[in-house]
Amino acid sequence: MAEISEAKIRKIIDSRGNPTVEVDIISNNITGRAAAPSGASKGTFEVRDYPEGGIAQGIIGFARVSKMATGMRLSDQKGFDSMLHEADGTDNLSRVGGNIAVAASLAYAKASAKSDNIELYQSLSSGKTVSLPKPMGNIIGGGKHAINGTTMQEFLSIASGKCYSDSAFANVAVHKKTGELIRLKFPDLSLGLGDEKAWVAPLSDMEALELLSSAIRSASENTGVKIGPAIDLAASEFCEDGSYTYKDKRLSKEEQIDFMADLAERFGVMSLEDPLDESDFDGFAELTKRIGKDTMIIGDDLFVTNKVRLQKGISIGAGNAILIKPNQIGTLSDMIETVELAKHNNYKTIISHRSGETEDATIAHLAVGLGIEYIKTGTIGGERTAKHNELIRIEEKLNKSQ
Ligand code: 2PG
Ligand code: MG
Repeated sequence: MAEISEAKIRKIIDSRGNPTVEVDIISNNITGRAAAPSGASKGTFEVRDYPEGGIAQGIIGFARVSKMATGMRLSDQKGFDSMLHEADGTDNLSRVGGNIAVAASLAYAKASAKSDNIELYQSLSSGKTVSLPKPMGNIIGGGKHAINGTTMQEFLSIASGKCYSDSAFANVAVHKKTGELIRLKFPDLSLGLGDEKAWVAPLSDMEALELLSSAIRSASENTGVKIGPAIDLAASEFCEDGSYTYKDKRLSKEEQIDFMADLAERFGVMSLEDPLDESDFDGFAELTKRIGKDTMIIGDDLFVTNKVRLQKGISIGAGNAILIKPNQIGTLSDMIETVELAKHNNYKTIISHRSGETEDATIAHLAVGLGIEYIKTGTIGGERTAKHNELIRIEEKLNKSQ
């Protein structure tokens, strides 16, 4: 069995131009490499990304992890992830840093797969039949991801094509059509893209949803692919003292729930992510009871990929779907436990990028290997297409082996 000869960390640049970390797990001539993404609309209950002193301190502190990792055998993910927790010694990874832990944990998984001469998705699926997720593409954005965009953070399209490639290109068609419609609406304005390469324009949330719906209709007709709208509100970002502040109105919790139910029905919204505050389990339960039969109610900041918070949600019927972000919880093993708990309780699973990303495409493999139903990873932009293009390659490989 191969052993780790070295664990290295380096500072690299992310898609926002901020520093992030990349870890190499080396075993003789094999290197597993993974980088950490970073969020802008982070959930309060996520593990802490870096220790006190920030990324620089985290990189210095990595020496301890590296020492403990050296000599460990590959292909024992649980053992490696336990070592990370042991090296940290806190319950929110605040000494090692969740972003450093996740890069190390995923780099280890990749090194293990490489040493077994298989792809990461194969090593995670352990021989089970695998399938490709459906892509959720970000089309119009605002919130913390843009300057003067919509109040709601993301207006997305979910394409259900015959294959992954068709779906990914159908979302691209929605993105392109949306750009055309925005240009027509604002012929004299300079327009641009936000952190996740979604369009940013001076639109109200309703205008954005209407525009998205027209773009979806047109793209669906042109591509022949079934496409539907979705929203990530990231509502904690505009919820204060229990009320929700939009550009043109302020809603109480009950009014917010009515508003969500109305949008879902009128526009056939396929999923609503974080429609309520990150601590409002009861509100999530109420909304799920009302529209959960037809609409995915996704907990992102609500669950933060944490199995204890997910279990709490399951016990009262809060949400019916969970966003999975490896760096919210810090290790692959912890993330897998949450995915399994979700699946066991019929919660839909959606793996997700962060708004700050790198070219790292590991989440594409996690989606396929763990049977995750959806992937939210933008529509265009190199750090986003890195994941789509990896899924297109995996799809090709799977087709060949059939
Ligand atoms: C979200 C994510 C990704 P961030 O809220 O779902 O789209 O945003 O990475 O900024 O938390
Ligand atoms: Mg979200």
